[in-house]
Amino acid sequence: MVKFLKVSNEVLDAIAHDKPVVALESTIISHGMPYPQNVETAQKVEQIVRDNGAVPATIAIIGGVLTVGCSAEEIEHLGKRGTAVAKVSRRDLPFIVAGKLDGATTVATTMYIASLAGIKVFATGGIGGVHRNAQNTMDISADLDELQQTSVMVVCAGAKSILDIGLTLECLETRGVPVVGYQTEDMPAFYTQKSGFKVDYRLDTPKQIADAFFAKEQMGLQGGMLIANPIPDEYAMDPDYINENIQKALVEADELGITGKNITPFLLDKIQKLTGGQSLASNIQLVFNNARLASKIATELAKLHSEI
Ligand code: PSU
Ligand code: MN
Repeated sequence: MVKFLKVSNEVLDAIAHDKPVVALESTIISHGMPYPQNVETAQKVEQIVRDNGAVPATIAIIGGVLTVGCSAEEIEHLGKRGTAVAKVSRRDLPFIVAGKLDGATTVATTMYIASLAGIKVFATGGIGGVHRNAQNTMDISADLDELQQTSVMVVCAGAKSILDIGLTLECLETRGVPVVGYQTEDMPAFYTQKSGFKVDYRLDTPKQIADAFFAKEQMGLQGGMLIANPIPDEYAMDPDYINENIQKALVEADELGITGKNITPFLLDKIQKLTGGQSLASNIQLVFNNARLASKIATELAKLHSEI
């Protein structure tokens, strides 16, 4: 076992016996949603994973330990302390571990820690990507580079239009990361089912997705795979309404000079306030939807692994 890594007994047992496991991130808990909805959502997501036949593994850094399979108390702690917990992307890892600090893991670090533990499937809300105006700011999330090098599948609801979705897709292509639409040809835009961009491949069943990932693994092709799962229609937001509010949030971030790792949490919080909680309700539902799909894919992938 890698030093500084602690995997819960339940997750260890599942991995050892080729049972399905779904990794879950913690930046969404500490920095992506307000308390107490963040903790309620994290707990419900774990339940959904269980109801769909897989073992949940919420990942965070607790007292400098890379923790795979957080306890209910640890999730409560991360949610209650919120933004007081460091948001930890790849570059931050050594300092949080050496300093024995707590950290909320982003998509990049959750992928990395999941892969250390041998977990292949990860469910979240949205990934980081190329920010609008990145031509000037160079603000491109480390999530994209992690997808290039770490062999974990990320199930998300597409990319939010706080990002430049077209440039995010270009960057993924350059990095050799395939984007799969689940039952759709359209790249979803988180709060809405369509972004106006197309995905690379449409696959219609969890089995087809597991087969493609398995082929990638067996070829020794490094890197991840992005599964874009559109928000269910009944929870989708009106595109004009949400885009108007995203625009307002972007203007405010610019006026306040917010940059770097603070920009995504700032925009999420602002959008939630501007929409009177409507965007939060959609955000929660799309995470549930991704957890369901990820569990089904993990189940199919575990079958393939148990046959070799
Ligand atoms: N998008 C969301 N909610 C989130 C995030 C993105 O809708 O909580 C978080 C994820 O943890 C993601 C991170 O990995 O923001 C990206 O941050 P940055 O752009 O600073 O890399
Ligand atoms: Mn960034």
